[in-house]
Amino acid sequence: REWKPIKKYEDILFEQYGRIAKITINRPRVYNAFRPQTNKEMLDAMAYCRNASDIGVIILTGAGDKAFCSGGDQNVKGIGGYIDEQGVPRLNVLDLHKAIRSIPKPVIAMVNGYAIGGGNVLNVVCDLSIASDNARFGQTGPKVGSFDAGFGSSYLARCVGQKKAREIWFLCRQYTAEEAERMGMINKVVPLDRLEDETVEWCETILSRSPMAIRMIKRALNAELDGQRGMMEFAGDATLMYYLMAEAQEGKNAFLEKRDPNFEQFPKFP
Ligand code: 2NE
Repeated sequence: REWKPIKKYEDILFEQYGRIAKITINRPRVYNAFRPQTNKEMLDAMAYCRNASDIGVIILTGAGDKAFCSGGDQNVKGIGGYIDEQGVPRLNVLDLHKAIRSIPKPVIAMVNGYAIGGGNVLNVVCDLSIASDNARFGQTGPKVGSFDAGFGSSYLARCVGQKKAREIWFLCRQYTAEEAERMGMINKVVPLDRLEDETVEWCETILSRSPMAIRMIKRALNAELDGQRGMMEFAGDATLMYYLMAEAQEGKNAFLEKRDPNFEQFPKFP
């Protein structure tokens, strides 16, 4: 399978195969821990994916066979956040969480090893997760001086239940891929040498489905947890669909033609 580079970055690889985009955190020396620059690049790649009409699904993964992502890079953790190249403390991985929730296309975590700390939060925030059998999952925040009280807690609890979410965060243990699958933290486990094939097969199945139906289902499943912001994104897509209707065109045309609109001509549904 030939992945074509889309754009060159420092910390990530960004490639495309057919209508699938792949974002790979490429910092294997630190088990694909992210620094502010890494998140900035992933956000840029996500913005590209959102606008690209030839991309329908996005894979998020890590380089090598040891780690998907080990969370925030502890080497650059300073006072107030992870220190960027200008010396500013940041927690911009939260912007990436929002981008993954908000992009109207499925994002699949292809978990090729450790998904620890903020790395597991990334796994959790993705729409679907497929893991290799060597993957290990867990939170470490209360052990290393951090926590994620956002999607890393609330959405994790929606996935695995309140008791299990509290166990994961309070004890900071590691879980095998089989355990993660059993508790609903991931969708499927496969041998490492099958990981990409399996993930691409899932992507291709999704790509054969109706993009608008997938988009609305993602929005609806998000809205349940995301409150007013989730409703706003769902409502935005309802408006998009309304704008596709002749009824909405009639309103605009009547305004431009300085006449009263004739909405009577359109069918009414029970
Ligand atoms: C991932 C894990 C369990 C792997 O353990 P092991 O024993 O297989 O490998 P090792 O030797 O610990 O790690 C390999 C190399 O990667 C570096 C290590 O320092 C080591 O480098 P050398 O000593 O060989 O030079 N490395 C691994 N994780 C790193 C990290 N996060 N930052 C910088 N370097 C890292 C084990 O390595 C582990 O437990 N890693 C730490 C996981 C962790 O605590 N992450 C931060 C959680 S907080 C967070 O991510 C966060 C949040 O909670 C909320 C918001 C935003 C972020």
